[in-house]
This record gives sequence, structure tokens and C-alpha cells, in this order.
Amino acid sequence: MKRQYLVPLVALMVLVLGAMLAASACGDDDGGGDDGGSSTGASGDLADIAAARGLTPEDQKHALQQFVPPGQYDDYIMFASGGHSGQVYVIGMPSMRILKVIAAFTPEPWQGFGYGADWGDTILEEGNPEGTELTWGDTHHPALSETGGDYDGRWLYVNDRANGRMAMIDLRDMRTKQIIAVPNIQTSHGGLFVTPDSEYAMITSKFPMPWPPGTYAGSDEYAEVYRGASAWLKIDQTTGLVNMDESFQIELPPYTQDLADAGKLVSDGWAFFGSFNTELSTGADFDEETDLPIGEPMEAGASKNNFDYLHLINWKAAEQLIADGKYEMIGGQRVIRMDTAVEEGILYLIPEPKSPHGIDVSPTGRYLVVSGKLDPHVTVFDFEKIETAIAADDFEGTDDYGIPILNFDSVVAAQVEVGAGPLHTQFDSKGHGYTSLFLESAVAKFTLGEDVLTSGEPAFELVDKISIHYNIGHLATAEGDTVSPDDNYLVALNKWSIDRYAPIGPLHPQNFQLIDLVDGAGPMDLIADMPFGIGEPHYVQIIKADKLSPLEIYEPGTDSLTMSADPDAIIAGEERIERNGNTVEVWMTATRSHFVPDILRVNEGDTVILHVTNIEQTRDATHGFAISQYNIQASLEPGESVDFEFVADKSGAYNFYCTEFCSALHLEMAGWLLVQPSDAVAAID
Ligand code: K7E
Ligand code: CUA
Repeated sequence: MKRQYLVPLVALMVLVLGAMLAASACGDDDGGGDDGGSSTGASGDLADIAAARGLTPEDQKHALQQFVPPGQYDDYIMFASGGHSGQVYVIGMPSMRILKVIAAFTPEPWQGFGYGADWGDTILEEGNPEGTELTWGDTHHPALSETGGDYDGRWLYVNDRANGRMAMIDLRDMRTKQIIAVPNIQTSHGGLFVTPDSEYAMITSKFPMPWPPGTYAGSDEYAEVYRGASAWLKIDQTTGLVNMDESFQIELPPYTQDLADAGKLVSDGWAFFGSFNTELSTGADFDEETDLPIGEPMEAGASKNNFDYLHLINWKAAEQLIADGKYEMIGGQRVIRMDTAVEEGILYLIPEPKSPHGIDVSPTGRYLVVSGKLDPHVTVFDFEKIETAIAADDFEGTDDYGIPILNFDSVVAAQVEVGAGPLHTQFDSKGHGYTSLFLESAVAKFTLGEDVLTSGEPAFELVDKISIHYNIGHLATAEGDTVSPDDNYLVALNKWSIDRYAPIGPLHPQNFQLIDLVDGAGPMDLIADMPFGIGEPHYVQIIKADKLSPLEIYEPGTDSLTMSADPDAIIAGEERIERNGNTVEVWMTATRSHFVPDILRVNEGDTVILHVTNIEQTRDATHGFAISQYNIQASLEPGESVDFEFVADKSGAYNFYCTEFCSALHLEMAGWLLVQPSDAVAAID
């Protein structure tokens, strides 16, 4: 990577120098663009182009840093949560080009996720909590699978903030294979991570809910009956799917548990998550006579305490408690109750400054960086001190639920004043932390302890700051959540874009900004903006592109739901139609540029089962299959076999067609579903 990075640097120096020389030589540039339309500077001379487009030497440098020539690939792939879209976006970096949308919680028409094809319908249906028919999610935190604390490019997990669910994406074909409606959890915000060897995906509740699930309790019973949970979802090491029978949970107090991170290296085996509303505020009831609120709204009620609690869980010890049978079954899950967790010494609290947001573990696992939204510092805890304090029973007491609280002073390494509204922190390999400052619209760079600092800078000091545009939430460095982050790029995920793009109405895009970390040596430099007008992506993870080895095509006849041979897949010549009572079953092939068979005759009310195999083995030879008026559409990728089942409940002649422009005769790739009315004279048999 480093070498690839140097090449553009050298090139840009040449270009900048060239541009400066050319600018001084030619003298009379016209500033470009003012005399009717903008010029592309078509003369071919670099300095002329820069002049015609009004690009400064700085602009030119940044353009070169971001540029990926036509036909070449990005060095990194970024997986971005799609926020309200309920999906995940695959983006190349540094070019910041969107390459794909991966449907996760929301029906997605291009791939046909949720439009009649069984893989998508099955996953969406299985992912519905009992009694719901959800058609969206609020994806927040993508988490790549890891081996030895490094991204391994196998699987991706993402949570649904709105409904407390998690989706599993197979990075072989970049499709969702499973949605888990996690029992005992209604909402989940930032609490998702994968452990360093992908043993578990951990997801925590956000707002607590009455326990056991299904019971009703009013807000007056909040402290007694409402509970949170830390859910440890066991990952199958061959498929990446979650095995709920081997999963377990730990009961938590009704604090609003928030962001979470896994321990790594020295802190491997531990989990950390922040919380707010340790005040247990439930908001204000409304007096119907005076039309005034009684009590305080949540915002005020939940911001009173100067400290909330960072939670610590020893998950390897929790695993052992489960093996020893020290659990109760709640909502179908094995749950370690709070008192057991306290008794067995697997759950602790640390006071953390007011209304915390992020908790991020440094690459060596020693430093835990937390940020309080209402405190201008990042607070850095030292895991070595935490271990010592736990061993020495160095507690300041317990909370109301009996959970031991470690002494703040015994475990803190430093507090660094970084600026207003710190949220999240990422790291480089040189001992720096980079913290997003929401209120200040900036990224602050600070140093960690001397044990990890390689730059000779003083420990625990603010060393650099860069403005962003505007109001940054998360930020991510390349390979940022691993034990070995890279030192080149940082992406700022900004909530407001205000004036950065051409006006397009009151709803503005979010704004990603690509920042050069200059090998961790700084000063940070803003390279490029990328509008994201799809939803609010909270978080991204960025992996080296060469760690991914996705399929180019499917093995012939693959069912993408199981990633194995579909028993109903066929080869050319095996096409057939079978009628069995009111069920018509069709085995169909798709290839350029026809479906076989292309006329399907059924009776009104028949159940139609369609197995369509794309028999192509050519890269990118994708077809689609859609039936007009029946809300059926799916992508048929090369080698893929897709199964549909529907009731032909509307009589008439319906056109079906290939929805992917696949060939010169793509428009001819079509056929008819002829549904004979039930009152017609002769039924088909
Ligand atoms: Cu800070 Cu939902 Cu990760 Cu947003 S969370 S910023
Ligand atoms: Cu097949 Cu278009």
C-alpha cells in the first residue's frame, strides 16, 4: 500500500510544479467558465486544464490523490451502513464511487430482494419479530469478520437501529443470508461488533424493554421491570450464519446502552459499552387538563448525572458460565441474570463523563477511549489499570443493581481536551487517536501513551485538528477497527452538508469527506467530498480490497440462499412444465436472449412454482425475471437458480420479461403468463 501511495505523491509533485511553471509562463489565463458554459480545458495541456477549470495547485493535488484511472480498481472497499434505506453500500476508496447496494432489511428491487424470489422473501420473513411485517430497517453499524483481530473479508454483519435486528452478509456474493430478530431486545443503536476471531457478533439493546418479552409495564415500573441485554450471537465458522442455539445473553440494567467495542490483544475476551440515562428518565407525562408536561422531557432528565457508566463484560468467562449451566431461559435464549453476572465477577461499571457516545479500543487493546457529548475531553482508560483494580477489589461501591463500580481515578490514563462534542475515535498505527467533534465540525488528532507512540510527540496531547463540513458523526480510518490500522486515509461521515452541493431542495445529502492522514505524520489534509443522498449512513468499515475474493459467477445451478446446488436447477434441454391438481410447476432456463419455456398457461387460482436457472457462465451475463402486475422481480445472476411461488389470482395475459439489458435482443427476451379465468369453459389440465 505504502508504495502505491508514494507513486501519486511523486506524480502530483510533478504536476503541481508543472502547473506552476506553466501558469507563470502563459500569464493570460481567462479564469475559465465565465464566457458561456464551463470549459473542460480540452487543449490537453495540464496547466491549461487547471486554468480553464479554475483549479488551484491544491485542488490538483487532491484530484490526483483521489483519481483512479478508468478500468483500474480502488485500493480499499468501504462498507457503509445505509441508514434509513435499511441497506449497505459498497464504495471504492479513494475514488469514493458507489459500486453496489446490498439489500439487508429493506426490499430491494434490482436484486429482487423481497419481490417474490424465495431467497429474499425467506430472509425477510424469518427476520420479522413475532407479530410484525417489517419492510425497513435503520442500518447503523457494519462489522466485518476478523481473524486474529484483522478483517478477513469473509462476512459482514450490520444492525437495525429501529428494530434491534442483525443481518449477516456473505462477502462471496455480497448478499444478505440471514436476518436475526434478537429476542429480549427491541432496539439496538451502536452496540454491534465482531470479536477478534469472529467467535461472536455482539449486539446490545438501546432502550430497555419490559422483561420478560411480551409483558406490559408502564413507565412507573421502569427501574424494576425494564431491562437491557447484551446478546452474544454465535457465528458458525464455516458459513458465517448465526446459530441461535449456541448464542447467549447477559441481562443488563435499564440504562440506555449505547456504542460498544470488543477488547483485542491485551484486552481480548472483554467487551466494553457505554450508556446514558443512568438517571432512568422516562420522559414527561402530559397533563390533559393544563396541557402542560408533568416532569422533565427525556433530553433533560437523562442529562443530569455528571457520570454515566461504561460497562465491562468478561465474555470468555460468561461463555464458561453458560457451559456450567448458570443461566435461565428467557425469550428462548440462555440468559445470565444480572445477579449471577455480579456474583461471578463478569460485569463491572466505570464512571464515564456525562452523556457518553463512543467507546473505542486502541489497536493494542490497552486504551479505551470514551467521549462524552457534553464534555470537551476524550477520557482514556487503561486496561492494565482496570485489571489491577478488579484484582484488588478497588471499587467505589455498587450501582442500584449491585454491579461493582471501579474507581475512576484508579483506571483512567488521561483526559485530553479535544474540543466541543466529541463522539467517536479511530486510530492509526503510530499511536494517534482521531476523534470526531460534532459541535465543532472538526476532527481532532491526539496522542495515546508512550508505549504505542512512535513519533516522539508528548503522550496524551492534542496535536492536530481539521475542519470538516459539517457536523461529523462517525469517522473511519482504513482497516480502522483492527489490530493494524493503516495510516493513509480517514473518512469523515458528516451529518450536514448545507452549502457543499448544488441546491436540491430542503432535504440535503449527507457528506462523506476523504482526509489524507499523511502516513500518520500529519497535518491532516482534506482530499475530497462525496455526497451520500440515500439515507443517513452512521458508520463504515474500510477493508483492503485485496482481502476480498468475491465470486465472479455462481457455480452452475446455485441457490444463493444456501450457496449450494439448487435441487431444482436445470441445464438446457431439461425445461418442463408439470401440473399437479391446482399447482403448476415450471423448470425454466434463461440465457441470451430467451426464456424456455416462454408461454405459461395456468388457471386462475393456480399456485405457480417457477424455478428459473440462468444457465450462463459468462461474467456479468445477468438476466432478470419480472411478471407485469404480479409484483414479481428478481435478478438472475450467471449460474444462479431462483425459485418463485405465487398464486395466479388475476386472470388475463401478463407479460414477463428480462429486466437486465443483457444482449442486442434483450427486449425480445420475454414471454407470457396466460391466466385463464376460472369461469372459462375448458380449464387447462
Ligand atoms: Cu454515533 Cu448511530 Cu454510531 Cu450515529 S451513532 S453518529
Ligand atoms: Cu436477458 Cu435481458
